[in-house]
Parts: sequence; C-alpha cells; structure tokens
Amino acid sequence: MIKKIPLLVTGALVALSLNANAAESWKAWNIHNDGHPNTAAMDRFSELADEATGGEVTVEVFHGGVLGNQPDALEQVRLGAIEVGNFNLGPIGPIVKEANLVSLPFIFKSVPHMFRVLDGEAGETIADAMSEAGIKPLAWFDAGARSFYAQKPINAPADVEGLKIRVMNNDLYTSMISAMGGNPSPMAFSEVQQALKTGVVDGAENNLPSFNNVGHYEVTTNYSLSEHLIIPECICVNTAKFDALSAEMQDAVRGAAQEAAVYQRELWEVQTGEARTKVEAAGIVVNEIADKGPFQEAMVSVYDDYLSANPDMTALVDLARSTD
Ligand code: BDP
Repeated sequence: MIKKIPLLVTGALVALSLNANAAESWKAWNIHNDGHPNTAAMDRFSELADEATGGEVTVEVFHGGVLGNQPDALEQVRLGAIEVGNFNLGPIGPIVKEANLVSLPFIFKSVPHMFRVLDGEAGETIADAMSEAGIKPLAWFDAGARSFYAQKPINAPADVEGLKIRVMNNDLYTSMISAMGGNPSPMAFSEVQQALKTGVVDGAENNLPSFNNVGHYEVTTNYSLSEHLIIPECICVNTAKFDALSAEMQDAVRGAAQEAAVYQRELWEVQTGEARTKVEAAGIVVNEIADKGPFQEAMVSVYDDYLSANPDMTALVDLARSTD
C-alpha cells in the first residue's frame, strides 16, 4: 500500500530541494602547492566568492593537481565535472586557437605589455573564444616570464642544440625547441622533477615561483633568463554553470575572481624576488642574458610556419604587436 505523504511534509521537501538547487558547490582545480602565489590566491577566491554570494556559491579548492593534470582538468571544466580552476593559457591553445596568441615566443615586450594587450580588443577576442569553448575567464593572473633551466647555461639558442627540453602541452612549444635544434618533450608538470633528476630530460622552462615551488631547482644548476614566453593565467569557469547564475550572482563571482587576481599579482611580484633569492642561496646560478636578439631571430621560422598554417591568427598577432 502506498502511504500518503502529508502535504506539510511534501512542502518541506520541495523547499529543501529548491534550496539545494540554489546553493552551488563548486570544485576548483589548482596545480600548485602551498607556498605558491596562486595557491594563496585561489584560497582567497574561495573566501571572497563565499562572502560575496552570501554562501550561494561555495568553492572548494583542490591544490597540488590532485584532480588531474592540466589538459585533463581543462576537459573536465569544459564538461562541467570540475567547475572552475586556475589555468595557464598555454595548454588552452590546443583547445582555443585564439589563446595561442600568448604562446608565440617573444610576442610581448614585458608583463605590463601583456596585460595591456589582454585588457584590449585582443584580450576580448581571446576571452570570447574561450567562453564559447566552455572555459570562461573571469580574471587574469600574472605568471611572469618563463626561462630555461638545465645543467648548463642557456644563453643563446645554440645552447639548446641537442638538449631534450620538457615543454607544456602545445605544438607551438615543440616548434620553439625544434627551431633551436633541441628535442622537445611534452610532459605533465608533476613528472618534470623526476625527469630532470633521472636525466630523462636535460632541461625545462618555467617562471621563478614555479621553478622554486616544485623543487626543480634541487635537480638542476643553471636558470638562464631568456624570458621567451610571457603566458598569462586565468580563473576560468565552466561557461554554462556561470551563465546559469543570476546576474547578481555572476557579478559577485566575477568580482571575487577579480579581487583574488589583484591579490595574486601583488603576491606574484614579491614572491618572484623571494624565489630568486632562495634558489640562488641553494646554489642555482642565475644567468642574465643581455642580448635576446638571437633567441628572437631563431623564432622567425616558428612564426612563419604557424601563421602560414593559421592565417586567421595574423590579425591578433598584428593587434598585439601594435599595442604600445
Ligand atoms: C606553471 C603554471 C602551471 C603549469 C606549469 C607547467 O602555473 O599552470 O602547469 O607551469 O609548466 O608555471 O606545466
């Protein structure tokens, strides 16, 4: 016999389930560990989102890449299995062509120049394309500039010749290494330390805070300031989940991401200096490169090949180059 559920109880159940729908609990992906600026910034984003939405959107951040490597996590965000994360635009390039602008070596003159480009029309084009692909950027993080490290100085492209260099997942980076006569080795971030240690790769490239935070400095000797890539990062959210929020909640979450990004950029500046001091104290030789011209010249074929295969990217490249 089917028991009749009293009206009052049914009403309470409906109210409960409505509340459950209203509160969004998001999982956030972060590849970094404690002590990295982005970890602190993602924790701040979580606090700010909670505050700004009055608990309607809560964000639980999973640090240290425990939710998967970056290319997998990006797919998870697109599918909505992970709602949000701190992503580097490098591995987004293979998914969203427009994002590849930032993966062209030496496209930006400096970090401030990169932000001016992102804050302009080029940035809008990239953000729109990312949103369409399901990975909506809410705010941009600073990730400084990436430089090479190995057991010897890399002060000119000829120094890369014959070396196996780990790169992130993006064909532009494999072309970049090949153009200097090196052997590119795309690999997950979590595997790089062991690969350097055992000689599976001879070198890698990253910014100083990441070089420091994951202990790559413990298994190498020279960090050479080639600063060949200035790749921004984002707090990116699954587009459909974000669009499903009310306009008020969207503003609150976006505001929280933007405030967290301001905090991240402050931390980034301080911790880049601290990372350099720390790795130098640990014995790393940091090589200044007075003339980056030879590196830039070595990249001409990378641009030529890329733009002849992707002529539709020429306008974005021109836009970046014509931005002061
Ligand atoms: C770090 C980025 C991270 C990348 C990593 C890498 O913050 O997103 O996964 O480099 O080299 O600087 O894979």
